[in-house]
Amino acid sequence: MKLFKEIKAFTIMEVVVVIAAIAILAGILIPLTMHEIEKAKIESARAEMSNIKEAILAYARDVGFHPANPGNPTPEEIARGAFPRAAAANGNFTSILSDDLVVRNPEDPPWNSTLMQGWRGPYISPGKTIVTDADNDGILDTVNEWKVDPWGHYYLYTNTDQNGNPVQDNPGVQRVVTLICAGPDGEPTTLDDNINLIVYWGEIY
Ligand SMILES: [Ca+2]
Ligand SMILES: [Ca+2]
Ligand SMILES: [Ca+2]
Repeated sequence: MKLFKEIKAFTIMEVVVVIAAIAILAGILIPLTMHEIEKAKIESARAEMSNIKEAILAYARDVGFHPANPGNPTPEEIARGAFPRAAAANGNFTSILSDDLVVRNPEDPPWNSTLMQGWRGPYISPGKTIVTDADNDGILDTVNEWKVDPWGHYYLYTNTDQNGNPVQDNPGVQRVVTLICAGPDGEPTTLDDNINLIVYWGEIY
């Protein structure tokens, strides 16, 4: 009987030790797994951004300028039929990527059939439609998969001169087009987790 009790007690101790071991392992492994998932998402964002970059460059080769977006273009940009932009919270000109990369959309100003006659899209596969809070405002949005990063937020881009100002066709002024992933926090103004990719840096066309 005494022996039986000892065995039983030992068994309970064993169970406690095993549970403790599992708890400790889980405590180590779950953060490790989360870290791996986050790393995989960052890699996936880089791959998607490089696809989008190629799409933008192909579009620009065909139509003669980079994708247009809703916003307030300068008169010069309108004259070029290009580059409307939206102002981001940080004062930079940050735009959500245009559907023009995927669809002909004659109703979408500044679509202009003369200017856009070189369009040979779609330049990127739209992917499936997903529901996500793409602009991080707390309200769900329905968007095509290509437009959002692995955290479900819009890829953004800036289209400015090399000093971050609206592009003017003056001597010494270069155009810089940058793709931006807001990173895991979905917030473009927090720069430390952002992923940037230069799409174009060169003379204005
Ligand atoms: Ca939203
Ligand atoms: Ca995506
Ligand atoms: Ca961020």
